[in-house]
Amino acid sequence: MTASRTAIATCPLCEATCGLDVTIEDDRLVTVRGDARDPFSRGYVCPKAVALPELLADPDRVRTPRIRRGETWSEVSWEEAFAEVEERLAPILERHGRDAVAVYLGNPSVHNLDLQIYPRALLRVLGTRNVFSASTVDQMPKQVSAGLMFGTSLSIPVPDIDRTQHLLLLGADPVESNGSLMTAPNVRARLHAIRARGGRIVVVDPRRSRTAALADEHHFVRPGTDALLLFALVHVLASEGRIRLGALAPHVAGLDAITRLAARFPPDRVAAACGLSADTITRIGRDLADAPTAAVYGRIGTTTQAFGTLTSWLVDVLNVLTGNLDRPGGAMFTRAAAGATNTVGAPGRGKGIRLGRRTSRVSGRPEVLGELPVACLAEEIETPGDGRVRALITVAGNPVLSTPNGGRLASALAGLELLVSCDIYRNETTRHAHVILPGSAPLERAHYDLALWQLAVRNVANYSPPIVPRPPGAPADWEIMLRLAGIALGQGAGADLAQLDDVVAHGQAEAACRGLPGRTPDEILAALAPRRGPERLLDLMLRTGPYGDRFGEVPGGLTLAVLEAHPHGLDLGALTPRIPEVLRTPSGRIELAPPELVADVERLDASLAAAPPPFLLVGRRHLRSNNSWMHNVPSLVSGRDRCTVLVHPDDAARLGLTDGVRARLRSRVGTIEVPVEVSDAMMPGVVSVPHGWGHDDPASGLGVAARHAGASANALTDDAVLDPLSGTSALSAVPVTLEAVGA
Ligand SMILES: Nc1nc2c(c(=O)[nH]1)N[C@H]1C(S)=C(S)[C@@H](COP(=O)(O)OP(=O)(O)OC[C@H]3O[C@@H](n4cnc5c(=O)[nH]c(N)nc54)[C@H](O)[C@@H]3O)O[C@H]1N2
Ligand SMILES: Nc1nc2c(c(=O)[nH]1)N[C@H]1C(S)=C(S)[C@@H](COP(=O)(O)OP(=O)(O)OC[C@H]3O[C@@H](n4cnc5c(=O)[nH]c(N)nc54)[C@H](O)[C@@H]3O)O[C@H]1N2
Ligand code: SF4
Ligand SMILES: [Mo]
Repeated sequence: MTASRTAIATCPLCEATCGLDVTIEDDRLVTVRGDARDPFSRGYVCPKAVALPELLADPDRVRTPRIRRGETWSEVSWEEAFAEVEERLAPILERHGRDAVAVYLGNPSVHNLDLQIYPRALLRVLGTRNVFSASTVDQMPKQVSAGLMFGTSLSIPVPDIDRTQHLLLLGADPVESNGSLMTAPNVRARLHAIRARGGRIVVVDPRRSRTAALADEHHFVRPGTDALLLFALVHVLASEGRIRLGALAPHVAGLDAITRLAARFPPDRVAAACGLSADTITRIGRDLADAPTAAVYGRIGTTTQAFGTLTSWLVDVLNVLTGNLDRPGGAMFTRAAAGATNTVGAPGRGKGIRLGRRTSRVSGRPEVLGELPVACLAEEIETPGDGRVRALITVAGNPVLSTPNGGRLASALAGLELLVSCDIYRNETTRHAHVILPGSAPLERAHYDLALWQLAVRNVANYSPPIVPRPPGAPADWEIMLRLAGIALGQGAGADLAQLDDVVAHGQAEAACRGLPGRTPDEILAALAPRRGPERLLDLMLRTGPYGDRFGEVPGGLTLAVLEAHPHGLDLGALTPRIPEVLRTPSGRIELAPPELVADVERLDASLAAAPPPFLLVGRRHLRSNNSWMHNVPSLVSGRDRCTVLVHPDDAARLGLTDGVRARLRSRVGTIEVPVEVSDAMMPGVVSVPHGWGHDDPASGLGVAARHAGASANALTDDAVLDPLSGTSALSAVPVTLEAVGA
């Protein structure tokens, strides 16, 4: 007889955090629907969540640890796997020191409660400077600009999408991506609602995306020129007397400096470079200023470019100058229930962020928020000398397909003395591993979105326990991290995990006590018993957070037990103004003109003199794909080939390209061949290839993906081109040439 049950969970696949209503038979996930009672997502789900049963049942998924000797893989027990890691890692640490071991944290670690907390413990004991993550191929520029302007790296204003009357959106396609740095399930419906209430959506993108197609206006922009465009918009506001700080006025520093800088970028000076007329730029600026409420929002197209930090900064400068920062309908700060550094410490003032505390060994790139640019990883492995990276631990990441010049990185990985990969697939990266430690799969672990609910368009909190069991004997992800920490500490693979976990918890309790006068860590830990692992720490964060019970001080306040009693999640209300309390800058002000950013404006100005290359490459996303890793799920890759190059009809005609013909794209670093899709959705001179494809490595264990291999856009992206302030790769606006294969 089959035992059937239902459960409520949160989707861990993208940033929308949709509620799931699932059925399970004999511990097997069989169906996934939207949770109609989730107050945030209200029943919405996308095809990726519906495909979770297929993903969990995927015969290619790695469920037991693997060890590779030469080209031979064997399945081993967890004990053997950790023993292997110890045997190989300990001598490297001993002989070559801490920096010889690098760590790369990938995107799914952000959607994983264990991996939001415990890698920190591993990094602390490892003490390596060679920390890398997907952040430097993603949102790091926004974290830097937010940190400099508002004082913490996750104090990122989110568009108040449900109340705004005017949304100016650059370099984002939330209809496909479901939004990013803007946690908002069913963005599409929320966008339609803006128009339904008489509001306006303006999209700036070198491609007429699906988001652009539902907007009131779409403007092509030449990739990589958004900062020029945004400066020109500031110019319009300043020169036409349209700056309105409103209630922000007493809290703003640097207004003169920013208007002086903008004076250098009148619309007619930047128009040709941006590909918008000066009149259009002026009108966009006036419409923004005249709107009753407005929010400016920029995403991946604005961050993964050579001026990513300047662009991210200017987005919020415009929100401030139009008086829309921190007011309903504008761009607002979430007040997260747990984990937000802008809810701890003294309100209104802080230490701010520090950058460039050290530099990378080979090319001297500055550290940013505790990590180094991932574009430097290959050279750190390849280049002999003191501090050379000889071992790498990847955690839920596939940098071979996700980071620039992926081919070079693949060769570098092949030369490592040790690669340990915590991953659920043997793919283009983990095929180089000596040991694969298959962490939990989605829904096999407890879930709470520590990071993403700091960026939500409403204040929400939602906890779900594991829905399906892990394979027998498999440790949780947090236990895997502590095992590795134990090995790095020299305590070996058999270290006492409970004790290590107590050390972590004690440290957190100590920090929490700074905000709980008169309480001791031991007292706090006693109150958290018998919880352990991430649940203990989550409970601690919730209880000391802005809605928390403060261990009895606030009767009825939030605890993990309260969330457990509300499986569909808690809606803690619409966003409310937080200035000046949210600020953690040393001045206690919103810094409109941080010196680090001002200093980079010369480089932007100089870019106006550069001649544009023949073609610029940009990326795109598709609703049924998730970066590089859901391509082994048949229902998500069925249908038309999605790894194509989009080319404008005029460009196609000139080059003799027609639909379906294979084109060869060439950049400074590599060459790929993909089928052509002629499309007037492209700006002339710009071509688009999605990233995350290129599953043709015969040593990967991806049967389905190999039949839909495509080619990797990151074989073209250049590891030498970075936004200097954030160390983030310019994955957009990559100069390429294009020709028909056989031409
Ligand atoms: N050209 C170009 N490149 C890009 C981008 C772009 O727009 N254009 N986007 C960038 C962005 S925004 C990002 S975030 C990065 C992503 O970069 P990465 O994080 O390096 O890559 P992903 O494709 O997300 O790979 C996720 C990996 O985690 C594994 N995985 C999935 N779920 C789990 C899990 O539950 N547990 C464990 N242990 N492993 C799991 C998968 O098998 C896969 O190996 O790519 C970046 N690269
Ligand atoms: N279905 C699906 N959802 C996802 C993901 C996925 O892979 N698939 N990935 C998740 C991740 S990790 C992230 S970070 C988010 C990203 O979420 P989004 O930022 O919404 O990502 P994209 O859909 O790639 O949209 C980026 C847009 O920027 C445009 N663009 C490129 N270069 C420029 C430029 O220089 N200037 C301007 N103005 N526009 C430019 C592109 O044409 C594209 O339309 O999505 C998340 N959600
Ligand atoms: S939109 Fe994102 S969070 Fe929602 S169901 Fe789809 S993948 Fe999951
Ligand atoms: Mo991302």
